[in-house]
Amino acid sequence: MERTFVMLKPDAVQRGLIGEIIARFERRGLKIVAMKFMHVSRSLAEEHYAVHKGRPFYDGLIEYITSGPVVAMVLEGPNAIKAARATMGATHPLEAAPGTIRADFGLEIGRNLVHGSDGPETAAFEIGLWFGDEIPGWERDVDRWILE
Ligand code: IDP
Ligand code: MG
Repeated sequence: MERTFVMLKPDAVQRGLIGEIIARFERRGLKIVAMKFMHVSRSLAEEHYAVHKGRPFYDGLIEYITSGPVVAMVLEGPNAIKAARATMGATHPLEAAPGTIRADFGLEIGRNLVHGSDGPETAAFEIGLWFGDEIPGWERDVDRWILE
């Protein structure tokens, strides 16, 4: 079983899309193992996006992520990282496949609604950064109808 970090960015919260977006991950079968509604400090945003420091869009990205509350969560499932990113769609909403979150709700790369870890190391780092290392799992009764 794999875990991934997902964040609904401030535009998703401001636009009233929290339920709509979480429902897509939930319906797919990804299991929520941690979730919180929170304001992102500048230092947390900078740690989270440290890999992008120096890029032309970096300052705008930090402004965006700290501009309002977000919903942070950890999702669990087989290949959760890939599944979550596929549900989100490509980084630029115009390149995202129809039916994905970014295609269905977005137009611009700088307002693309969601974040998802891009690999196992990133997921481990981001989960630790946002939630710490001790997130308990839980038994979900429908799992036998979702997982073979
Ligand atoms: P990802 O979110 O699909 O993993 P990354 O390349 O890691 O994409 O970029 C992180 C975030 O930075 C994007 O989701 C987007 O919000 C923002 N971003 C990336 N490239 C640009 C850009 O060219 N202009 C504005 N924002 C950008
Ligand atoms: Mg990324």
